[in-house]
This record gives sequence, C-alpha cells and structure tokens, in this order.
Amino acid sequence: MVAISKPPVELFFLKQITNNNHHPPTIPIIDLSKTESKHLLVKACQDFGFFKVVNHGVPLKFINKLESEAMKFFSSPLSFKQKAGPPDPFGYGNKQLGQNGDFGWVEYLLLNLKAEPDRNNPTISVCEDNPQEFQCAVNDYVIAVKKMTCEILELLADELKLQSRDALSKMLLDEQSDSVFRVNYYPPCPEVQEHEMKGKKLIGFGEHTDPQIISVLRSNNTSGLEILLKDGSWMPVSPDSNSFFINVGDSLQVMTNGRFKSVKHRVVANSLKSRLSMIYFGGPPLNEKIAPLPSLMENDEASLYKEFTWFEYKKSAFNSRLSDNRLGFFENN
Ligand code: GA4
Repeated sequence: MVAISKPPVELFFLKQITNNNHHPPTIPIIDLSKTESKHLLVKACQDFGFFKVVNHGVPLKFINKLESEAMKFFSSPLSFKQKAGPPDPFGYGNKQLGQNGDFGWVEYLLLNLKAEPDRNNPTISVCEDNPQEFQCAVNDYVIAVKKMTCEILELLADELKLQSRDALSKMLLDEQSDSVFRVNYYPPCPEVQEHEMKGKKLIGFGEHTDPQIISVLRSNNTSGLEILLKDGSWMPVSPDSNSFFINVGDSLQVMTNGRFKSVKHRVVANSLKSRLSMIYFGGPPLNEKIAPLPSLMENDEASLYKEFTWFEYKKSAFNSRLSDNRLGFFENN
C-alpha cells in the first residue's frame, strides 16, 4: 500500500493570465461522416494540433457505461481504489503525477493497453478484486475509440499522400503498440472561488504535451481543459460530452517534421462540479523509430530531430517534469 503524502496547497495554484484577445480562435470541429474532413483534419493539426470530432461512430452505450463504472470506482473508499496499485506507472494515483514532483488536484487510473483488448479476453486489470464490469467497459470503449482513431490517422495519411494509408495507423494496430489509457477524476474544490478572487487558478493537471502519436479525450460536461495558443494565452475548451477532443502528440510532431503541432494543454479545477475525463493515448511499439516520414520531406529539407526509438523517448519523458519541453533534447541544432 502507498502512503499518499499531502502536497502543500500552494503547489496547485497558477497565477491567472487573462486572455486579452478579443477574437480568440475557435477550435476546429471535424465531422467524420463528411468526405471533405480530410483536408480540415490536416489543417487543424497544423494550426492547433487540436480539434473536436463529431459523428465519430463510437457507440454512446460504451461511453456511458464506462463513465458510470468510472464514477463508481472513484466514489469507492480509498482502500478499495488503492488495490489497483500505485501508479508506477500503471495503477491508481491521487494528486501525485509521474515520479518527478508534479502534483494536481486529480485522482486517476492509468492502464496499460499492451495487448489488443478483446471483449472475450479482458487483458486490462483495473484492480485485484475488480468487478469484471469495469474491465469489460474499458475494453469495449477502447476497441471503439481505437477504431475511430485509426480512421482519423488514415484520413490524415491520405491527405498527406504518405506511402500507404496505414502508415500511421499501423503503429496503433500493431500488437506491440505501446498505448495507454487514463481516466482522470477531478473532484470539485471549494477553495477555487476564494483563490480566483486573488487572481489564481487551481491546477487539476499541469501544462504538458503528450509524448505519444495521438491522444483522444472524452469528458463529462464539466469545464477545465485549456489549450495554449500561439500567442501564449490559454484558451478554455468548452466541454462537450457527445464529442471527442483529439490532440497531436510529440511523436506525430516529429514524424511530420514539425508540420503538426503537439499542443500544450492543462486542466484547471472547478469549484462546484466534478470533471471526469477518459483519454486514449495511441503510441507506437517500443522499438519503432520515430523520425520524419521520408515522403513528407521536401528535396533539401533537413530533419528537425535526431532519430530515436519510442523506447528512448518514453524513457526520457518519464524522467522529465510535466511542463518540460521533452522534444528539446532530441532537436537538431
Ligand atoms: C502525459 C501524458 C500521459 O498522461 C502520460 C503522462 C505520464 C504519467 O502520468 O505518468 C507523465 C506525463 C504523461 C509526461 C511526463 C512524465 C510522464 C507524467 C510525468 C510527469 C501517461 C504520458 O505518457 O506522459
């Protein structure tokens, strides 16, 4: 059992930076049922590294089932939740994020999706005496979300005219794909209002980029997610429980030699309502070489990055602090 130390409350607060932009950009909305979405997808990955997906085809019953199972889990006594083991890196975590001194106002479950989840053969163990129902709900959800994610990666590959349509999706479909699933529960925090009056925001999950290829987030209707815009201001993302929010990860930024942007994002806590988000992080196999895709490179275009394997990048990422610029270490000067 892990003893969860209580970090000082001051660690969670951010000075509030006001967005003085009177015309903040709007987040691209991609309708996956429309054929012209390919073009918009590429544009969204270039301009923001972030977009919202509607008509996604993920059955509502899988989403709702997982949300209610997850709420049941997070409402359970601490002693039960801790049976999932400490997050090193997979298990149940409370306030502590990673191993390098980051904290947030959040509880979470981090699960390894190493093997292909299969509804008849659940491979994801949430915790020892975990009800089968939670495992099945995760499996059904992940299978459907992974299918949608691969469709998006195939549309991107098509529009980018990569060698093959599955040039990106095959890394997620590979049975060695190192993908991860995370459920974050942000309890309401009554202290938020008091601190907001002093111009401070409470951090749920501190600013960071995701190391993988692509991340797919679905949340309940509680706000909190913010993305960092090019002008350095934070833009709140209106929650939408019927849609998915997708962001480009560091690995996809490298594979496109910087054309696609791995967007910095964070979550601020809410004073009244709890926020529940579930995120699928699509990652490549550990031995995959992460480098700009040759078919994307112009004649004399130089690679912005030194070549590395996903294993090397992941190792370095897990040794970093949340807000670090993890790609900096792999940049060519
Ligand atoms: C950010 C994206 C994913 O949530 C995650 C996170 C991981 C963790 O929670 O253990 C990290 C973070 C994430 C990057 C830097 C390191 C590792 C916490 C942290 C401080 C699961 C991932 O892959 O990288």
